[in-house]
Amino acid sequence: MKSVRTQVVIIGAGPAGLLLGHLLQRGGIDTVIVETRSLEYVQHRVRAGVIEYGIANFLEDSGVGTRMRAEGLVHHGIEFRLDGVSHRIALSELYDGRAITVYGQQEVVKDLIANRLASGAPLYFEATVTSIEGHTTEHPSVVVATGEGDVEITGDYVVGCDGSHGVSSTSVPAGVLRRYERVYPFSWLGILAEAPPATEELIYCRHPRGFALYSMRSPTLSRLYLGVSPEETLDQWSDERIWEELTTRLMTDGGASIAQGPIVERAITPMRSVVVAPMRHGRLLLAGDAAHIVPPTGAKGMNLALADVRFLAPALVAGLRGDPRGLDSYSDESLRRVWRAEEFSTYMTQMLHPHPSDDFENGVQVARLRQVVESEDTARALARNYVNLSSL
Ligand code: RFL
Ligand code: PHB
Repeated sequence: MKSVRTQVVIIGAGPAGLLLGHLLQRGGIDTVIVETRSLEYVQHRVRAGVIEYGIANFLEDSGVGTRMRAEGLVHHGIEFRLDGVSHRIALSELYDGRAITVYGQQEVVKDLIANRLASGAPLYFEATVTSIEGHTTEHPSVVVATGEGDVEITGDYVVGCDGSHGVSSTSVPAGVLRRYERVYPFSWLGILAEAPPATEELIYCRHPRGFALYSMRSPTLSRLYLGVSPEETLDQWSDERIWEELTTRLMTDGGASIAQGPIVERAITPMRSVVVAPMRHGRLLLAGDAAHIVPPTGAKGMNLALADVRFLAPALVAGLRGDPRGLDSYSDESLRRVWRAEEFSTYMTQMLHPHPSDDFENGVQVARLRQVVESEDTARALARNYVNLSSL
């Protein structure tokens, strides 16, 4: 088997793996990134859209935020829509002028890949890590299946940035990691449509028929979501049914409706929360969705993934120079942030998704949402978490 040596092996070319590769390269560390999917697939996978204030600044300060600053949409508020009535939460007024940036995850990924390819540092697509060995030795290694046979890559550290279906957390012997999990009784049906956004700001809507979210990617592309039951499949949702349901849920008393257009992407995603702890076993470290998943209602998943590697990169640089303190505290410090994001994402989810059968829960949800739109203190707490949780 062919073998390769590097300092840090990075599994996965999502936002976490790619940003980590960039930060380590700036720190003078050699890395190899391996990604199971093709370049084309990774660059077009439609997912997150909201970048927090501190994370956007960090991307810019790291030299990979130029296009985000030029093309990203800066939003100073969001709307909550309850029973046909809209309530604006003035994020920036409530939180020292700070704002979020709406910029697609696949654009972040494209920017990071362009940067990596221009640097000449190794990044292999259609290369799948099939096993990880030697976690607790000085030189852990991975076996990568490629079109030209298996390759063994040995490093001083291996970082699992391989998302929620990756191999890194499952490579750890049973009993070492604990997995905390919650499954919610709904999924999100998400679409991308060639339609101009009907409003300037995101709308989170709680309607008796279910949750809806109006978001966007550009002045010509809308991104919309519907809360649906976990049993539902895409073949039950014709274009007509999707638009009808979105229109019904998002309608205001004043009759405001939404612009429609060709649907260019659609998917149903189950909602769940997962935390894997600790986020380290010997010289294997976990980052991003490989270690934690949040329901998307709080818009935290990509931000948390980027925040993990923001702190992991300097810890690895120091570790490779003989100072292990950052690596020793990486898991505990990350998990504090992760649990905070889980709390906020659960709060947002349970405020906005009507329960199918539990009307006591529904009464509590409406009371919670009314408190956000009626109490400035509650709205301010929400604004801080929504705009900047991953850097707090
Ligand atoms: P990723 O992006 O899943 O990347 C992991 C990569 O690892 C590869 N891989 C492997 N490579 C080699 N060998 C193996 N054995 C491998 N196994 C897997 C995979 O192919 C993949 O390329 O993880 P990362 O980098 O941790 O990034 C996490 C984010 O992708 C995720 O948290 C967000 O998309 C979540 N999310 C949102 N986050 C936000 O911050 N703001 C949002 O507005 C937001 N909206 C969303 C979301 C996620 C959604 N879905 C579809 C889950 C909206 C939705 C609908
Ligand atoms: C998105 O634009 O895709 C988006 C926005 C807010 C969320 C989740 C997803 O909470």
